[in-house]
Amino acid sequence: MRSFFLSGLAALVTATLTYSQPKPSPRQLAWQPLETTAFLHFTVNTYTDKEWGDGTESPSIFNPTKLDARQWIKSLKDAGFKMAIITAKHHDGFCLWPSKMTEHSVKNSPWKNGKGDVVKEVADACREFGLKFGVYLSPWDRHEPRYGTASYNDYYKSQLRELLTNYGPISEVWFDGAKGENAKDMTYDFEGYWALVRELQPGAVMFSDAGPDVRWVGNEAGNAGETCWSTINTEGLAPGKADSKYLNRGDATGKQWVPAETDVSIRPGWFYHAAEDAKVRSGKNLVNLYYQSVGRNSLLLLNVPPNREGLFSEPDIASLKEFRSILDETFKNNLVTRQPKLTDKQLATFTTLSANQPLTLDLGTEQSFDRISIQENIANGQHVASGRVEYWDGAGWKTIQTFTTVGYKRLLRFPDVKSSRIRLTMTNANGPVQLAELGVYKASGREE
Ligand code: FUL
Repeated sequence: MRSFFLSGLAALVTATLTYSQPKPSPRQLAWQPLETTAFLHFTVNTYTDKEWGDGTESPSIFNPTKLDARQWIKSLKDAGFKMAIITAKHHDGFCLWPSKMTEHSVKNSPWKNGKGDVVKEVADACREFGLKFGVYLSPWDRHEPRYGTASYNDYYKSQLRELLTNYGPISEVWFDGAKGENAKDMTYDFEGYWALVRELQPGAVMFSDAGPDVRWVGNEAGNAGETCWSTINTEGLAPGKADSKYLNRGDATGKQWVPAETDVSIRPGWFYHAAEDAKVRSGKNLVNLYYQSVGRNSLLLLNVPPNREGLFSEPDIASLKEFRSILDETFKNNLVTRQPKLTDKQLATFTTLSANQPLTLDLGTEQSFDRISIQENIANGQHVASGRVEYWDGAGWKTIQTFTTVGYKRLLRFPDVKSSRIRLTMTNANGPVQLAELGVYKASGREE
């Protein structure tokens, strides 16, 4: 009777613990494994050589004579990217689609005699190559005269409605919090914007500095926190109003599930500038970004800006190719064998570990390795707060590395180790850990 009561009590405590911990929504759960996604920054700035247009640019300067969105999306597809997000409207207010709400758009440009629609070409190419599609619609608008008045919110929502109804499924909507120092005061109706996205595209995740679905990683350098919780407390946070250090690391005691997205450009600027053709990040450099974002429980949102002709430039394409070929080489051969649940690439099949309950893996024979990949079944939340990996040196266990959070994925890099056994211990966790995947690898010699 007593033990029945106690085990009932324990079950209740566990249930309460499990229930109170934040978990991803189905849309967040579908988003996280995309891992590598792309940003496409393209507008009048491409022609003025600026990063922020001031809204006075004439639509007549927008003329991408060789525009080929299929070339962009195919390059991304070949490099393993799973989604592309286009700047439908940046801060300058110029619209890459023929919006009914303004004359400041492609319809008054020479490109395709004003009959073109960049958003449509990208959406179609994404569909053709099997990538998800997302839109960026800058709230800050330096062209639209209504900006600064309440009626701008109606303007913005009407544009959002156009984008969300005319281009098929949208997987992400990007709400940029940026606003210049000298910008007019404007009270954005974010609640209204978000409600519209939920109504028209319920499967889309929404990005802003602090969610609702996806948060900013807090920098544009491609660096998620070494400790990176997918949870934060969103109270008091708003687009353009959030502590970047807090966003970078997340919050172990956060009540909302709002995972971090790492947006970073392949070039120094977000838009194409010919002067930066020699400053494109190398494939190796992009691989490092992958470790610092995806490998720290975030998502990589890599910007690849089309040039003035409307094409990806050769150096960018070459780096994207090198990036994927290095990653493929590194992660080709998992040295963990005889652990089907941990190597089937399914988060839903897992091994449950408590804190300080070591998992020892026999690699069969002595192996040489320098990378480890660990994944939690995040459908059940994020639980690991710290852990350790060790190897057997013939006489005892030696620490390879300690780490903090895991979440969707934690990648460890360390100098080459030779051993036939490794041991993984979660030294601190906020509940039972559902260890979903474990990989031990020897890195490609082409990594940094
Ligand atoms: C920032 C913007 O001001 C940049 O131009 C760029 O779009 C970047 C992704 O977000 O806030």
